[in-house]
Amino acid sequence: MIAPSIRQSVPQGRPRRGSSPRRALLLLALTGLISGCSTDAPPGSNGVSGDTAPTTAEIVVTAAPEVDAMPKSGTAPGVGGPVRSMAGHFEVRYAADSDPILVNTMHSWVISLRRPDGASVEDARITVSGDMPAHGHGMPTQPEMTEALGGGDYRIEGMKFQMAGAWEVYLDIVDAAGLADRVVLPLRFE
Ligand SMILES: [Cu+2]
Repeated sequence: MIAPSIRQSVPQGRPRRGSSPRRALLLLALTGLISGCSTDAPPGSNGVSGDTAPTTAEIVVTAAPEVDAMPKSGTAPGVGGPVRSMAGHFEVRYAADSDPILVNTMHSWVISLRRPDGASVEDARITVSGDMPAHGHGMPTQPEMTEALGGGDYRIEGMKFQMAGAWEVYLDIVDAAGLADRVVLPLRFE
């Protein structure tokens, strides 16, 4: 079984004295990612998403309430679908290994892949990513399809959603004949 790769993780333990510049840069980058996630975007960055563009004076006032508006806890349904792919070639259902799904908790999914006529789709490849469109950021992990279970079922490991709110999960599917299509699966944590 392949361990899902983690693009972003919280540094463990205390930073070592005399650590290399490379490590320091990495920690700095991670710190920036984490704070960027909880406060959306720092003043002056180009990561400000949606809403109104705050003036310098407004940023100080709105920063704290915005953190409250994005709670770190919440749940989403652990099963869902069927959802039709954008071009209509596939339908998927998902079942997480926990129901409900908890915010900020690593877990896995089983995706059931069907044709619109109900026939199971074997030997497909599924690439998974996710996004919070209102926040302009993605998942903290890079999920991976690790196993074809047969019967059109596929295991996806490394699923994690770091905050409550509205997410979209993207399932990019390519079947054995090379037919490609995307499923956009809405997932709301509240
Ligand atoms: Cu977010």
